[in-house]
Amino acid sequence: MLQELSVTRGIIETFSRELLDYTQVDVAVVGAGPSGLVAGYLLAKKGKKVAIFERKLAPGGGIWGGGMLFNKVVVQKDAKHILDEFEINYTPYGNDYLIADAVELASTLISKAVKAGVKIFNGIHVEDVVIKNGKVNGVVINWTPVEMVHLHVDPLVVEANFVLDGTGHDAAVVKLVAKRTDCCRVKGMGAMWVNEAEKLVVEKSGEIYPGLFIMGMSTAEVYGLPRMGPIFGGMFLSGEKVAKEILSR
Ligand code: 48H
Repeated sequence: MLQELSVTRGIIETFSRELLDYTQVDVAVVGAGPSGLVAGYLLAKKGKKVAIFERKLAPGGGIWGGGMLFNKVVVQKDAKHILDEFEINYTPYGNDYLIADAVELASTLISKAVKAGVKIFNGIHVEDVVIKNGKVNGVVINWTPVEMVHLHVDPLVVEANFVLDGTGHDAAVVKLVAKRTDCCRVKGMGAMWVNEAEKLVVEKSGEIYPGLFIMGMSTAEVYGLPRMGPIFGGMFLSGEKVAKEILSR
């Protein structure tokens, strides 16, 4: 016979065990948007212990709504290998573009990241960082609802060798480091210029402070790069670049 208590205990026991296990990770990714999911997937695939902390209930970041809620996403051909790696369908458009379905893209990135070994903690917000001896050593977390209603509740800590800021327009982790150190002034992204934006966002993604890497729109926000709108190749490629840099250490 099904028991209420078993349902409750099953949830509490399993989640608590996992959270405890993930209090120490190789890589803590903040934000489950396209850059965070690609980076997390590639790192987990190579055996790294990766946790992604996502403040919202649904991972996927800005993918779901495509452009102006037309739920299609454009990917330039340079990033075709990422769509192929994740087995995501697309329709070629002109010579340079591939069009993917936003819902398939978001759900598949999430699913493949999880199956590769990434642990996604949703509803958890990164509110601070650990800095020791001039290096970011972890993230300070709390439940999103605690932050939303401004409850006076102290956070907990996850220790990480590397922290990745994949928080998109928020550039949330970099802003925290900027507040605490002389590093990392956030300039705010520039006006739309797709070609430049897609090139520069990949070029500039990488380590910005010892232990802290930026990628995706966080990079554009930090360096004042132009924005690109609903084209996602640069998000994938910047996540890939950061994952490769970390793996090379
Ligand atoms: C936990 C947090 C916190 C926090 C935020 O915005 P995203 O999709 O991020 P990217 O950079 O991978 O992709 C950007 C893309 O979606 C986009 O907006 C583009 C291409 N815009 C172009 C343009 O011209 O505007 O996802 C970031 C995620 C979100 O899910 C947030 O909820 C989450 O990070 N997040 N999670 N703790 N402090 N802050």
